[in-house]
Amino acid sequence: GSKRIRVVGEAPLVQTVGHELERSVALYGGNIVRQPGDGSETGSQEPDEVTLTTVDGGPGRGDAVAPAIAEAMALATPGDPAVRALGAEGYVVARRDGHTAIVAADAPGMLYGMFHLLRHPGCVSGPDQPAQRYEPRHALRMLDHWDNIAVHPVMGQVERGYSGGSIFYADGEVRADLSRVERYARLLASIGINSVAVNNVNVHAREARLLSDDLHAVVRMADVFRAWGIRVHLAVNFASPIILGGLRTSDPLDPDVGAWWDEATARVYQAVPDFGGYLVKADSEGQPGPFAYGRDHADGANLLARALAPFGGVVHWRAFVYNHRQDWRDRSTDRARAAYDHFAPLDGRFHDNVIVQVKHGPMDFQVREPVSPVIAAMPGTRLAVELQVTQEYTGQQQHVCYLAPAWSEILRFQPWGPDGATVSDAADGGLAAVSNVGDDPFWTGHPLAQANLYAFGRLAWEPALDPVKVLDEWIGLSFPAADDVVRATLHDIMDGSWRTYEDYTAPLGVGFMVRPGHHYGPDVDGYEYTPWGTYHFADRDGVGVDRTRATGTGFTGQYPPPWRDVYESASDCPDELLLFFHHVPYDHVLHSGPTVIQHIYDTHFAGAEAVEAMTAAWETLRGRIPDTVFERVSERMREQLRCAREWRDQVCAYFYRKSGVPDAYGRTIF
Ligand code: GCW
Repeated sequence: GSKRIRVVGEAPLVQTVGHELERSVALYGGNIVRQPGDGSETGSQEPDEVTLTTVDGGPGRGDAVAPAIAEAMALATPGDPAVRALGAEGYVVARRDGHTAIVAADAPGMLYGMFHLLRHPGCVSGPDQPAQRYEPRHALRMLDHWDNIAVHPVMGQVERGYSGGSIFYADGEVRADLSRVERYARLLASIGINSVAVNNVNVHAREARLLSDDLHAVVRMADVFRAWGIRVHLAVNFASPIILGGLRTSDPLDPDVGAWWDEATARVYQAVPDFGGYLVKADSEGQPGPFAYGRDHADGANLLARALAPFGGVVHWRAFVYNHRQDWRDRSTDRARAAYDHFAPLDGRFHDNVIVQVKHGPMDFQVREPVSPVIAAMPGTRLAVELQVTQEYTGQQQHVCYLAPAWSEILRFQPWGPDGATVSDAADGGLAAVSNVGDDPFWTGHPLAQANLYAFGRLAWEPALDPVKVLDEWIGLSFPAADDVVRATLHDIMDGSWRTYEDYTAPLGVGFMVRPGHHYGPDVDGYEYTPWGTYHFADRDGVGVDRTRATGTGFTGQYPPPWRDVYESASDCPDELLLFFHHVPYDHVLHSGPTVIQHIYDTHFAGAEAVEAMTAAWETLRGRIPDTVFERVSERMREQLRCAREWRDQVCAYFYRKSGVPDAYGRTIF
């Protein structure tokens, strides 16, 4: 409804809040009063219905303070020293006598408070609400773009990007027109993202130059993001001193190398004073790193940390380091072990402004993996957990796969057992995720993949949120005209889509049965004999990877109790991870009842059927949601259905042939 809204303050982010509210008012009616710090104001003298202010900005009106404001102020500035003060991004919402107050500790909190209003219109029109504090659970909520400036001959412009080209770069340069980036920044701010890395972690020669002669481009991107409370970070090449500086080495202990990074970093901060920091993939999949000089990853990370420290910047140093030249016959090497083996011994050696960024699982963003043991192994190090919003291994934005239920499981997982902290607690360096956005008109290729981006932001802010409720929020915001039927149908299609995807693809945690290279579609043995360390070891007797201490790679020993013992035992191991930890015969009986081979048949038939049902459900929405969205989703669902059947047939046929065990229900196996 139309409201009279008072915005108090004049910081740049408060200007953003004012403009944003003016935009909503233009659409929905209402009236904005802007009140700068000098007490002057514009607009009429009618009573306000909503006030947005900061603790320092005060109530905003000279006369009597509305009770809602007084209540919110009191909660925002607890007199009791035992109560933690509200952080700069936090805000308090209170509603009393038809007046809503949002009081933030500082301007960023006012920005997030404003988006809270837009997300929950009820708090400006509903019943009174006692004052409540809202604060992000993670201080760093980051999206990593795997965007290249130059179009890569194999990967295209965005590595593992399924939404067209980059929103940042075109024709070998940063785009002249950044208006889409501006809209992206607004979108990210609305879900609480406050950091963005604007280039791929595989830093090729062209992109390395963002740090040197292309700094002016970083300045332009940072200007756009700053208006929305977002800091820009750069992925840098560890060999930059050689590539850009003409030095003969990038040895982290060489004084000239240190001096080079100091100077390069000082230049960055001169141009972008609020620059976030560096993101580094080193000694991984061909990227240069400290190993070339006999140094370790603490030496490498600390080199950059020293250069950034005077300016308050951080290094995100990725733990995704493994030998990608393996031999499947060598059963002593295990890619799952690699991150822990490299990083756990370095705990305590990283500088304070280093954040070791750990992929959520020990392998590589498969549809099902255990939580990475690194997360429990480095209590003396700031850790960020990395998720993948781009659907590299989960249907590449051709398939509906709402990932928030998976992330929620990961973030709530308790690596030290039921009385211990969660993964989210252990991630004291925040959460990072690989973005799924490109220059596609729907931003994410598949319109329903936008829900993943939305959910990542919301869970990074509050990991305890229920992913189904988060989806419900997204539905309401994305389809404002949705009635109960549309809402229920979207839930039917999306709520369980991650498990459906798991059902028709690689079973029981085994992973990687995808086509090599692009990773789309089934190929059970596609990676079986390659050097990448991604094996399932299926033979005529059984399938799965023996990662036990007793007879396998010993990976289970990287977990603290109780998980080291739960995973070690084939009878205690949760079904969904059985083949990740154990090589078992096809007639091994699962907790859920069937044998492994029968489970493979059952889930693959059920998964493909679920996609048939999903497609039919979508069809009932024709005419109920915008045509362009409807058509794009329909087209992708046809492909999902084709692909799910292909997965079902390839996986069932493969295991039928290997095992010789027929399907108990006699279904046709192609
Ligand atoms: O999942 C793999 C991808 C690579 C990616 C790598 C990484 C950016 O297949 O494309 O490289 O992970 O996370 O570094």
